[in-house]
Amino acid sequence: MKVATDSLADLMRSWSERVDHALDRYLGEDYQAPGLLREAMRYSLFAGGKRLRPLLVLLAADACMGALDKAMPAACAVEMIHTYSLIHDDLPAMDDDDLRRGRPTCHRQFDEATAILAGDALLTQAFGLLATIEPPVVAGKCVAELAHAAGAPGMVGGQVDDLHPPEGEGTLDWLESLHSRKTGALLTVCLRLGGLVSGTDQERLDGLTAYGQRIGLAFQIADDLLDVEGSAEAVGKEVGKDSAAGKRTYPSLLGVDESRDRARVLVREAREHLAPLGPAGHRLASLADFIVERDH
Ligand code: GRG
Repeated sequence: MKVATDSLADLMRSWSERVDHALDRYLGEDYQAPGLLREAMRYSLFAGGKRLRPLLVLLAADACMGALDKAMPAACAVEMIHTYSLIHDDLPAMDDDDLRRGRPTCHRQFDEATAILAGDALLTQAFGLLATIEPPVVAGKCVAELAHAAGAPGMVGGQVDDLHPPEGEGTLDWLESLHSRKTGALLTVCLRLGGLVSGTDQERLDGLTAYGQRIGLAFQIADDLLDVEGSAEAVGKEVGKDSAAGKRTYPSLLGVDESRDRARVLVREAREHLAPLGPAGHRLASLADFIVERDH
């Protein structure tokens, strides 16, 4: 695939712009929706997210010698799912947050009903987009995989267990099972969708899956560490002594140093699982480092 530059950061910027254009087109004038609903969907979709999930789809497609354009519906679908999950997660019934990415949350900017419905419409449209993938047999596979990752077996189930922790809460196994579903399943399926739309083989698909599972957990550890560092900075306390909002986190369970070590091990393992992709996996290898080194 022809790319403007070899630097991952530049590539990510350029590909995120392509994702933005595609999202803009998919939710443009031709998309039939009441004005208020479209406005709320677009408000949250274009609020300055990192576009990590669509980039995973595109990078996986690239690593499997697939075409960027062919992967774009799947890339936009996962960002719609991610955005819906954040809108619903911010609602009073869940985290009750007023701000997201430094701006009022969707239900604060509009109202609660509109935010719920904007999330519903994004979730639904994501599957509508996947249905346009050719050939239909690949579309069907992508729909089934995304439903599994985003639904009760994955993200929604993880969110439920986070809100209502079952027996056994408080162990590392529990925490990793929770995050594998709540955030990891969506990150992993991004890589699988990129592979599937590119018609890749089982060995590469397995490698992408194992890579995704590990970067998913590493992403969560990085998120917990950013949280704990942010709150320590805010109140001038020692890092690792407390967990954000009283929730179980890696630093609260393992301490800061061991959490960092765990993230490093996961990134090393993730990179090893890229072996079936050969040199074509080099950008995904760099992305694994970016995920734990990011500052937001
Ligand atoms: C409501 C069904 C439902 C699920 C919510 C994803 C999720 C489940 C909740 C989000 C809670 C949270 C902050 C989890 C930590 C990891 C995470 C998903 C962070 C946000 O993802 P980024 O950093 O966000 O990719 P941006 O803003 O860059 O898009």
